[in-house]
Amino acid sequence: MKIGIVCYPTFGGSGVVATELGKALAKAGHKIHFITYSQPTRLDFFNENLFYHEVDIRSYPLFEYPPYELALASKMVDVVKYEKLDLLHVHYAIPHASAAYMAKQILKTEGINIPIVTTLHGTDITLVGKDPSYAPVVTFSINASDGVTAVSEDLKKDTYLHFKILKDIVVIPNFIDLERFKKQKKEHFKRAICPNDEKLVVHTSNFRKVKRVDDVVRIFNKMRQQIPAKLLLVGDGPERSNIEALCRELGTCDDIRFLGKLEAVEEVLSVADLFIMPSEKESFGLAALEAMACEVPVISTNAGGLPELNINGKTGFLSKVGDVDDMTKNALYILKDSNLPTFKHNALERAKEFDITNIMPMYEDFYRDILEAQKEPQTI
Ligand code: GMT
Repeated sequence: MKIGIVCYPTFGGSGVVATELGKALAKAGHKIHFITYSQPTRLDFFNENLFYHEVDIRSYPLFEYPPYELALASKMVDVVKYEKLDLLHVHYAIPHASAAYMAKQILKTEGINIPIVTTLHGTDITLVGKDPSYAPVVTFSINASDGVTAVSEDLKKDTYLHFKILKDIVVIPNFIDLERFKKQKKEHFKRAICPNDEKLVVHTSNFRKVKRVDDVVRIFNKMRQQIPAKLLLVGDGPERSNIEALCRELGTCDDIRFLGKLEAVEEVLSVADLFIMPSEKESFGLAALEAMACEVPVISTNAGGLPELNINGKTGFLSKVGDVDDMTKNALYILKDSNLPTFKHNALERAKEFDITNIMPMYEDFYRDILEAQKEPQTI
């Protein structure tokens, strides 16, 4: 198949999922055309089946806000037409699904039918999408898509709850490349960070409010009053300076390191003992899956789709949002020498269920179903 993939090219989960899916589809022999405003972060290798088309966003003094959606729709029209794509797969509803709708209508006037698949990732529904300033367009463009997928049952439920959706939403969970995300031998790194054999706790996120990184610091602060531990914070974002201030206030700075937007996060995860994800909302929790694939148990909230990934008492624990005491208690339980190996083993076993080699064919089947449904009904 010739598939166009539209996504955010940044470190965010939706961009990572879209890029990894495209890479896997290309390896399986499909021709994959990425259409984004800059090279996706994880599009970092050569494959004869991978193509990249940059969206040109021309500004003009009149535009206070450059019309990205129009530039994107125009680029989609161009790529579909000249590369003869079979299907467009857009990740994240805003504004990709509505730009795809516009491209579809333009192409229709030229006699070209391009089916649109929209994958909902979470914040496009639960945070931004349901805001009245976007909701009508999000509703319309989901309903106008030829196929819609969501990354968890919880997100599917939320989408039906917040919007008037007339379409079937198919759940295709996020996935992991176990070739890349696996425990690597990085003992020298562990010794450098934890010279006295401290337990190593890791959190990765985009440091937005919804991630509650302050809870990570509070949990860690309580933990280190009981056991020697170090915390690595991977990522960056709007809350970073508030978190630094909190570390200073709690006097934990010596035991916490901010690593910034690290690309090789699997190297850090390879030496971690525990991953903390105290998010207010999380449609899936890809960062937790990455940790689990590297044999790291997870302390998380029970928000959104997290219970579909993190199995309470097995791969980690689930707590109510903001229940720092419960998360601390659970963290200390997991980190006991008698418990840690079992949790690590279970985390990896669970991650294997989300192996990309199991999930990618679900998308292939879905594309085929959509293409099949486009064909004119047979007349007898
Ligand atoms: O979590 C974010 O703020 C980024 C966001 C995105 O769209 O890039 O992540 C969402 O999509 C990920 C990939 O499907 C999911 O793993 C995350 O759980 C989801 N984030 C939220 O629902 C808050």
